[in-house]
Amino acid sequence: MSNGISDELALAIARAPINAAIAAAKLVGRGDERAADQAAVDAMRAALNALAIKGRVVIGEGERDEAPMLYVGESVGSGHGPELDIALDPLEGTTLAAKAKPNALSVIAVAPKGGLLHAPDTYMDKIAIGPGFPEGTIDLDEDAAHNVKALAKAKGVSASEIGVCVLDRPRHGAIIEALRSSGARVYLIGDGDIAGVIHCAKPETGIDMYLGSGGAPEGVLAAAALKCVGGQFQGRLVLRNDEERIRAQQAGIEDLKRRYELNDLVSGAAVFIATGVTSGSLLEGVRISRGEVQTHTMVLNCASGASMELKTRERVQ
Ligand code: VTB
Repeated sequence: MSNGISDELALAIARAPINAAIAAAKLVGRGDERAADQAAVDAMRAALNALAIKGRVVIGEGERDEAPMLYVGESVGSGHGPELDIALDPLEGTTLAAKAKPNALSVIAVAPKGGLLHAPDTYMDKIAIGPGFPEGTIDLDEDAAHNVKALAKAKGVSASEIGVCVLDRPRHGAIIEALRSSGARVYLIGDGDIAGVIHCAKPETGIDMYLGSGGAPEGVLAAAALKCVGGQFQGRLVLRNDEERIRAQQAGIEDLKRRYELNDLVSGAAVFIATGVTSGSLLEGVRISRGEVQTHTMVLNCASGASMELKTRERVQ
């Protein structure tokens, strides 16, 4: 198992985000973020517990005393089988789901024990690009214009042909302005920066780079996806006060200012799986009609190099 996870096991694990997506989909557009999230959590836990694995949640939802969330440290699976670390986000983009907006996903990353950074629930500054560029093309410590220029040069295009995805937040005002002044197109998203990062590996989206701060747990999940399909990712925790610094230390982080490279965030041969909840630029959403449910999932396996796409059709339970 130290060499990675088999494609067969990866496909079995896909049941977890698929079932979570179906559960959440029943609550799409109802304006109730918590209910959709809880439904996804419950379905994901039940599916994980049906697997022959010795799983441990290293990135999850909520704290132990906030049960019934899938908390960090929770054991999942039958308790027999490969020892796996699990990062999950049963409903990535609760607001997107509640408002029936695109790109709400159910997401999980799994690696042999020790293969995923235990990121605290804080923000992370992130920069990402897709595959095919020389190592070091981007640099988290350089400004936005420098990175656009460097990527344009590596891609052999002008800055005006570079698309950058940014979370639409007031805190990103200066970055957005700098990107536009550099000539780049800025793709603003309301939520969901795991999808934002994966866009960089999908040329058809027009997005070449992801920039800005979002959740640190989401950073590890996105890095797992990029590790499988190729691409570059750098991140640094944003710790705004003592409470957040303590949270990071409790997660086992020693160097609070460390710049993480992709392989620091995901050191193991990870599997990344995402199922669409609402339709978007990456995946089709769950469709429920006339007693039948259809789902769309991406399954990426770093160990085998497989990039699988799964479409399921089954009776609504
Ligand atoms: C981030 C981002 C997520 O929520 O955590 C964001 O990583 C929350 O950011 O993908 P704000 O606190 O600025 O609202 C998501 O967009 C969705 O969970």
